[in-house]
Amino acid sequence: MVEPWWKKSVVYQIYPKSFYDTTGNGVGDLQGIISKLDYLKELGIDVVWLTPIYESPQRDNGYDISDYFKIYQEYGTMEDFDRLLKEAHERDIKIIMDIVVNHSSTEHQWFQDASKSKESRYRDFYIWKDPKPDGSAPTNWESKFGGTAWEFNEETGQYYLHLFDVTQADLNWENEQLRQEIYDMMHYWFKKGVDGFRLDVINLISKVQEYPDDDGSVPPGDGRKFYTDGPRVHEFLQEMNKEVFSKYDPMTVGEMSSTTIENCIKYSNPERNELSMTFNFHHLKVDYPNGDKWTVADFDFLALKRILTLWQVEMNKGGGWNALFWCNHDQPRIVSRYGNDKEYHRESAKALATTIHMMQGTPYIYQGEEIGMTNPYFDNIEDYRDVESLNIFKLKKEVGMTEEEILKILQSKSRDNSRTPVQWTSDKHGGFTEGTPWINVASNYPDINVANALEDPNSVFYHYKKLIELRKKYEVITYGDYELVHEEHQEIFSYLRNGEKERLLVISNFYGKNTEFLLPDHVDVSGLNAEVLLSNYSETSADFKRVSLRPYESIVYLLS
Ligand code: TEU
Repeated sequence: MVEPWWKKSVVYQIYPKSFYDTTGNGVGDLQGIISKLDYLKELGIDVVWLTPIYESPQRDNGYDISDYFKIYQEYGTMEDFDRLLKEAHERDIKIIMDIVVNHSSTEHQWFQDASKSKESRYRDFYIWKDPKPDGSAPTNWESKFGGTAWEFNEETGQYYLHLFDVTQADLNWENEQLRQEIYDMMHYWFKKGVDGFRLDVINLISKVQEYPDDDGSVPPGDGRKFYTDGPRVHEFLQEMNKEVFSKYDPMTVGEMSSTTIENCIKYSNPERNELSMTFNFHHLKVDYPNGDKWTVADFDFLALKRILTLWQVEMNKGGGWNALFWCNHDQPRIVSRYGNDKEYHRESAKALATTIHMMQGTPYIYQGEEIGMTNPYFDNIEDYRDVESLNIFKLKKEVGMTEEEILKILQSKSRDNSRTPVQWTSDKHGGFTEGTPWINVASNYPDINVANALEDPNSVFYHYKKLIELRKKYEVITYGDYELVHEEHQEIFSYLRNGEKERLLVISNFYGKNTEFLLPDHVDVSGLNAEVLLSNYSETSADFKRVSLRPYESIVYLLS
């Protein structure tokens, strides 16, 4: 059987708004992406994932689409997009689009029509429910951005559902005509030549049709159990695959909010004809005490190792396929979160990269991660732009938190942490724009920027480049089994990748003090020699059975 092309691909995620501005309006644009394709080629990536570039009021930076067939005018024109696609393909770089079909913007013409009359032909494209007898919302479900998930529509006397912002109305996937409209739109983009999709919160599209209240018997009690991995979600994805994906050779990756391994195996096992692979977020919630994102807390290192290992082993066993990632536009910068963005910035950025890239799955690099960009540590609410963060700021103030307390939390957990402009040079605004950036640049741009990285053979950039080269060279990285070593070690994350001809031993010290790795006796390495394939320090010992590790030291040994 021919292996799908994306099993050996490395994906680079671009958040266009913050990537590179060529017009001076302070917002990144498609021309800016075109101008940086050679940089991406130098890095060695194979696919670019563009977060939404469609027409949108930008309430959620494009995840609120008002026209699926138009380019957001501040990003450029459809001609710009066609040129981007052509220029990328000429460099053997594929492009996947981010598609948001769990909800649309309330400025979409479907919603504009539907919200005016119950007789609208688009009424049933959305989820409308009568108020409870006392006039309150139909259920006690909560929005993921805080507050209720229902908004009352005066004109028609019903509430509509919005699992995210009030301007993001959930689409009704029970409606066959709506589903056909979505499939037709997907064909439109495939026929233009795109190579696949990242599907936004796609595991939320099927809701329990009774729309019951959540009695809180299953935490968190916010209603998510009635729409997460819902009753018809696999049926809808199999229909989507049959109607659309099966006509092309795409890469499709589903963002799965609060999902399970069992469902991700179903979503991504090729025998089920649903998706290519899935994003899950369990490894990015080990700094959420009791599941609460909005608390500043150290990450639970042992839980991190257990969760990543579980997903590696179970998805491999079940024939599923993981998207491997630390960062995206919703997550804080990993070097500030699980690493050290001060005295061991470079070492820890490289150790984190090695740890995730040597696993089984398709790796994703989020813009700026490849140069070790950090959280910006904004200390004024005026610096924040994200609708989720601004909602939380309001809600936490209402319950009596001080601004300083909330800002401390936002400095650690806000999605804006990853949305500051890419730092290209040490020029003003990091060389991102000649104008005023839509969001401030992190103050460390004079040191952490692409120009410096490209000039320094020991930079984080060249470490990522080497990781990508290793993936192309060694089959064991794509196909080898995964085995955790020293599950209970408090500082070291170490694992084996066992292939038919080669084995890898990956050892990373996740902390800023010296420690020692001892290969356990049960690991049979008789007759094997070790070669250091990659390290984040010079003079790394080849004696892989006993290794003294310096702060954040990370080593990949080839055992053969
Ligand atoms: O994210 C969905 C999602 O699960 C996260 O936004 C998470 O719920 C949020 O950060 C609360 O902790 C996708 C997109 O990646 C995100 O940018 C959009 O805001 C969201 O869907 C709605 O489209």
